[in-house]
Amino acid sequence: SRFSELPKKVSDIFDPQRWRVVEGFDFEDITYHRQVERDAGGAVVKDLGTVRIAFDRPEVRNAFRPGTVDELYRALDHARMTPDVGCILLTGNGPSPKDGGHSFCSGGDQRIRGRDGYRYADGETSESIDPARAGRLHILEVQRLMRTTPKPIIAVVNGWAAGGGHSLHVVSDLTIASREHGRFKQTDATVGSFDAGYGSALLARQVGQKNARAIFFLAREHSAEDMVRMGAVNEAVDHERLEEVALEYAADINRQSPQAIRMLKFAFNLPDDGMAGQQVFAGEATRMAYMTDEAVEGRDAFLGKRDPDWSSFPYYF
Ligand code: S0N
Repeated sequence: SRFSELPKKVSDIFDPQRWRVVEGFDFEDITYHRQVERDAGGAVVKDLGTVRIAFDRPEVRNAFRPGTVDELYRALDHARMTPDVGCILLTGNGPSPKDGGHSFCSGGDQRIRGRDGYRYADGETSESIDPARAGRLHILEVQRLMRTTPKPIIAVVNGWAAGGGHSLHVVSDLTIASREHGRFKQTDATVGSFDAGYGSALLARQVGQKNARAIFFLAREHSAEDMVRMGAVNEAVDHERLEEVALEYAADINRQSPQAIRMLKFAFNLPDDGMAGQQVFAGEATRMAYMTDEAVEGRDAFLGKRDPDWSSFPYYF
């Protein structure tokens, strides 16, 4: 098949046998792969239900610039819209060719941070930049997409999760982390930035108010095991087994009813997401109601220019 060529090995724990590149994109700052099954000759036999989206700037600890965030949004949205994908892994490639450092993501690229937001690309100035794109803190758009995507997202923390990268793990549905290299540090306040939305409020839900305040106010380093104890990480895993374990998690998720998983994700979000969370949950409920004979009767009565007949639909079960 056209997917039989093995993809490039993008990280120390990436097994090219398990993946193919998702076609149709020309990403510079991220990689996007789909899990596959191959036969003994290496030919792809079938696509499996998990994708892997990874930051690919290991030389800067996988910091994101606006272009990275745009790419991340596009890959996530594609995964959201792909009907036979049930689970998304978010991780970082590496280690760094410069010094061997491992990273999940170190947040916004500080080298291109201007007074009015992040510059779109290296070398741009406030005169040359497209004003419509200049001042956007659009990682928050990615956070909202992660939250409303009707599929679990697993943060696979292979190294540093710092600043805005820390927040991305917080927003993910599950987190598993490398025991050896997974390191967590909320550096927002150190660089004069603050995720006053999900990155802090949702973290407090996960680890409690005192722990969340300490994580932000003290900006200390925490191990994967510290984070498991605090409740922000599901499991600390031997580094070389990290992606394998992530795929085991994903396979378990993909064995469940897609509708049930969707409703559960939105139900877990609802209390923290207020009316926006209610809207997402209610949208799914409405979609399901459209499948009932009762809703079909309402539609048919309207189209037939007659009064609806609700007599076969009880008020109470
Ligand atoms: C991750 C840290 C702790 C790793 O330390 P370590 O292992 O000692 O490595 P370093 O030598 O420090 O780093 C290696 C090379 O990588 C560069 N680098 C690392 N992180 C960044 C970065 N974020 N931006 C640019 N470069 C980075 C280093 O400079 C070094 O380069 P060389 O080899 O050339 O010297 C440590 O690196 C660290 O603390 N990094 C900074 C973490 C940080 O403060 N990030 C920004 C925090 N703020 C945000 O992310 C805000 C963004 C955001 O999510 C947000 C949220 C809400 C509202 C708005 C926004 C928004 O978009 O702004």
